[in-house]
Amino acid sequence: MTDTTTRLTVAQALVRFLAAQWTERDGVEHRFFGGCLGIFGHGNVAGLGQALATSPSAEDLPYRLARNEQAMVHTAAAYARAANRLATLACTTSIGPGATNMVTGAAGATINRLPVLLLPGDVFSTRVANPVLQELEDQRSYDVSVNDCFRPVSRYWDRINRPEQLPPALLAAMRVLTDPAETGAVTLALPQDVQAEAWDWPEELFARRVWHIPRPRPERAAVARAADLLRSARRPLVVAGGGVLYSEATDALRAFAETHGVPVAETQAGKGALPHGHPLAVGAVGATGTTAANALSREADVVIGVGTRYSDFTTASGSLFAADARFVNLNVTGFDAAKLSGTQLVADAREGLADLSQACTGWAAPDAHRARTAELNRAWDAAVDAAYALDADDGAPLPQPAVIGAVNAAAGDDGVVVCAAGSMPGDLHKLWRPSGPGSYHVEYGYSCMGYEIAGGLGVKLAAPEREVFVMVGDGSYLMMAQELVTAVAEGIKLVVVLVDNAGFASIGNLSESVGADRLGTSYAYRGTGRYDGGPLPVDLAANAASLGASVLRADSMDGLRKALDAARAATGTTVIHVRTDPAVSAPSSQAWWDVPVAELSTTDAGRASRQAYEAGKKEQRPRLTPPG
Ligand SMILES: Cc1ncc(C[n+]2csc(CCOP(=O)(O)OP(=O)(O)O)c2C)c(N)n1
Ligand SMILES: [Mg+2]
Repeated sequence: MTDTTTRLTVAQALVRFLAAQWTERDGVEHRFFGGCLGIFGHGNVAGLGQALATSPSAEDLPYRLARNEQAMVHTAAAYARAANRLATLACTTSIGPGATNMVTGAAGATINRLPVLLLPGDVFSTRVANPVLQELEDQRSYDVSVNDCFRPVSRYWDRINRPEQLPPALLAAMRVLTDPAETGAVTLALPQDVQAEAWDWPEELFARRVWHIPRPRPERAAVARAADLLRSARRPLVVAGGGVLYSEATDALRAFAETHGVPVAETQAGKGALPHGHPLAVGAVGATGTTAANALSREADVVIGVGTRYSDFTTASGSLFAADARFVNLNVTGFDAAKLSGTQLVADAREGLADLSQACTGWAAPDAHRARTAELNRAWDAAVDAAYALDADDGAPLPQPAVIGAVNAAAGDDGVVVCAAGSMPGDLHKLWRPSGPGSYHVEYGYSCMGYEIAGGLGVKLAAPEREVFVMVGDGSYLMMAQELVTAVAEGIKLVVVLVDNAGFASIGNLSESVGADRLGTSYAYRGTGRYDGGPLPVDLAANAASLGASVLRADSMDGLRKALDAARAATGTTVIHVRTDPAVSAPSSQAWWDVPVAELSTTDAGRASRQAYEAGKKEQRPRLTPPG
C-alpha cells in the first residue's frame, strides 16, 4: 500500500482501470477488455470521449466506432463467446436513446451468460440543469433515469453519482464479469457531469489486476450420488451445452463419452463440443434436433446435462425425455444444475466431467447402446447428405438446406458460421457439421434478429485467424445491416451470406401451423391488406454494395460455390446475395415446440391446429420426482 494518488477525471480513471484488467485460467493470461466500442453524444463525448482520445492507457483499449448501440453490445457478446468468456469489449454511449438502444443487447448477453460491460451516459448528478436533453423526468422521483431499464437485464448495475463510488463499483463489475456462475451484462451508468469531474485516485486502483477464472470442483458426495445413478443406466445420453465450450472441456467430454460409451447430443450453444463424424456425436438435440439425438433422448434412462440451461428448444418444451428419465446436471451455477429435478453437480464442466468419470470407473453403457447410436447416426447422415444435395431449376430460388451445405463446405476446418434468428438457426442446428469447438456460433438464447452481422464482427475481432461466415435472413438484414459499414471502415473481413426469401420463412410457417394465415410474414405490396400485392422493388444486394461491401449475386448452386470461393480469397468483406425458396425446409426433427394455438377459431384448419396442440401438451412432463 502506498498513499500516492493520481488526479484524473472519473472517465480517465475508468479507462486506465479497464486497460489494466486481465484474466487467467490454466496458467494463461488474457487481456480482459479487447477494446471499447462506442457512439459519442453529449452524454459521453466530454467524459469518456476525452479520456479515450487523450489517456495514455487508451492505447491498450482501442476505440471502435459502431453504427448502432444495440449492435455494439451484440459485437461485444459475440467477442466474449468466441473468447470463451475470458475477454470481452466495453461499450460507451451517450445518454437517453443511445443508452437504451443497448437494452436489447444487454438482455441477449445476460440470457446467453456472456460478459459485456455497458457504460451508458446518464443525466446530471447535480441536477442543476434539469431537465437535460433526452432526460426522462419521472414525476415520482428525480432519482430515476432511462438507465434504470438496464436493471433487470444486468447481473450488476450501478450508477456512479460521486467519484468515490467508482472504485468499489469497478471491482464489483469485474467480479461479476469474470465469475462463470454470475456473468452477463454489467451496467455502470455514468452521469455526464461526474464523468468529467476530477478526483485524487489511489494509485493501487490502476495496478495490473489478474482475475482468476475459477474451475470449481463438485462436492464429493454429489459426485458419488451421480455415479450411483449412472451405474444403473443402460441408455445414457449427454446433453452438451455452451458451458462445455466456455470451460474448454471438450477433451474431457470426449474422454467421458468414449470411456463410458455415452453418446453426446448438443444444444445450440454447445454445438461443436464433439465434432461431426465422431461415432458418439449425435448432433443437435431438441425441437431443432437430429432424429438420432431425439430418438436417444426419448429412450434415455439417465440424461447427463453438461453446461446447459435446458431451454425449451433443448427439451422440446418439456416433451422430449421419457417420464421416468433421471437427470444429472453438471453446471457451474446451481440455478441451472437444479433444473428438471436433477442430481446437481455444481462445478466447472471440465473438472466435473473428470471427477464423474473417475467415480464411474469400470462402468460403461452396454454395447447395444453404441450399435443403436451408430444406426441412428447413419440414418440422419443420409438425410443431411440428401438435403445438402438439393438443387433448383435454372433461375429458380435455391433450397436453403443446400445453401447451408455449400457454406458448410466452404467453411472447412477454420471457418465459423454465425447466425441468430429466422429459419436458419433451426436448419443450421440440424444440418451443420461442425469441425470442432468455436466453429459454430448461433445466438439462440435471445435469437435476436440483427445479431448476425454485428456478432460476426465480434467473432472476427476475437478470432482473426478464422474465416467468419455470417448467414443472415432478409428480415434480420433489414433490421440491422449497418454494421457492414463498421466492417468496411475497420477492415474487419466477413463473408456475409444474405439469404433472401422475401419475408419471414420461419414465422410464416409457424403462423400457418397455428392458424394465423401467414398474416404479415412476407415482404410484398400491401394489396388487400394481406401483403398480396406482388413483389417489392427492393434490392438488398444493391443495398449492401451501397454500404461499401463487395457484392456477389449467386443464382445457382454452382454460382454460390464459386462466390464462396471468391469471398474466401478476398481480403475485404463480401456479401453474397442468394434468393431461396421458403417452401423448402430441412428434414424434420420429429420433435415438438410449445407455441399456444388459439382455443377459438372459425376455420377447420385452425381447429385442427388446436387439436394437434392439445395432443402435444399431453407430452409435457412436470419433472417433480425428487432426485436420487
Ligand atoms: C428482434 C426480433 N424481432 C422479432 C423476432 C421474431 N422473429 C423470429 S424469426 C423472424 C423472421 C426472420 O426473418 P428472416 O431474417 O428473413 O429469416 P427467415 O425466417 O426468412 O429465414 C421474426 C420476425 C426476433 N427473433 N427478433
Ligand atoms: Mg427471410
